[in-house]
Amino acid sequence: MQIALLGTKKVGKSSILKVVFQKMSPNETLFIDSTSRIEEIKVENNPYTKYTFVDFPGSFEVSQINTQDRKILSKCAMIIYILDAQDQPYNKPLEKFINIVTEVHSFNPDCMFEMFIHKIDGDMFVTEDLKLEAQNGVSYLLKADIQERKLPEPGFFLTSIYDLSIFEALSKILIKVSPQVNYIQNMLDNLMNYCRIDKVYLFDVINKLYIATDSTPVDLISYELCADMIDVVIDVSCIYGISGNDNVASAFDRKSTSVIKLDSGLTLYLREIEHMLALVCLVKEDNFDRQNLIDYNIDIFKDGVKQIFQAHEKLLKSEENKS
Ligand SMILES: Nc1nc2c(ncn2[C@@H]2O[C@H](COP(=O)(O)OP(=O)(O)O)[C@@H](O)[C@H]2O)c(=O)[nH]1
Ligand SMILES: [Mg+2]
Repeated sequence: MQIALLGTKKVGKSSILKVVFQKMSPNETLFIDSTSRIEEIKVENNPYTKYTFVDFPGSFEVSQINTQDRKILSKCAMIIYILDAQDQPYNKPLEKFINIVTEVHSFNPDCMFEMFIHKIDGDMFVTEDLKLEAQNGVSYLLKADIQERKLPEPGFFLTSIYDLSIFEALSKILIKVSPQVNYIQNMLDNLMNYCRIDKVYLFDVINKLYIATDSTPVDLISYELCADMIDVVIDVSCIYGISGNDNVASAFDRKSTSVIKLDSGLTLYLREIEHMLALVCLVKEDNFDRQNLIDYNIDIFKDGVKQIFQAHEKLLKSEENKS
């Protein structure tokens, strides 16, 4: 699956990809060179989440699109447009966005469009209200053009590489392009009801994006707790669990599991589900009294996920053979 990142210069496109997928620390992004030609980042942490992110240079203008750009954009399932929230006024970048959507929609009508209102960590956005005001402003400025040209409406996300908002936004949009997620979500809802779990995420252990969650709303606090737990488990395994020749990937295997009890009365519980995929859930301590029941249901969930992924693989293979 191919996803392109577009936007004007210096808005943070390359920084986002490097921080989320290449473990660069946010401060280091201050020193990255500007992107002069199209760069690809392949993400394949397990056989079921395969993405190619295409980082376009900020100088790309859709009015001067060449055959190579067109070929790439016609294969994209999604385009993420990055807008620098700290660089007002927004008229010019929004005009660029509308031109891109108009053009790409004409030759790739199935492509989805998402907008990251990025660098929302600035002094101008200290309160949640100010952040929402920025989002409403952008949505208002785009509305007339979108309606007039009958273009698909983009989803909006407030993001920054200095907190988990960029991970959360990417998790949400990748779920939109993953066909198997609806089934997994249903299974997570069942698991939650049977085991009286408060919130459950299925995490890609390497980049800490969740590939599915139950249908209750995601709040940053529960996401952060569960993502931190993965760090703790991997760190402890790396220090005490693997020998010198092993790589980091072997710090997480079929036997990986962990229980952390919090002062707030909540228990965090982690279990391996598939290669580099972890189920992390938040359960009230009182509801964690019968752990074997939870384990039993997680085992059933695990089997279900395996079947869904196998069916998906089969479908992909038969599509590949056809083309
Ligand atoms: N404050 C802030 N700065 C960011 C953020 N993301 C990227 N930057 C900075 O924006 C600048 C341009 O980033 P770069 O990734 O090269 O932008 P690109 O040209 O769109 O690829 C760098 O100095 C980054 O450190 C963010 O979330 N917040
Ligand atoms: Mg760049």
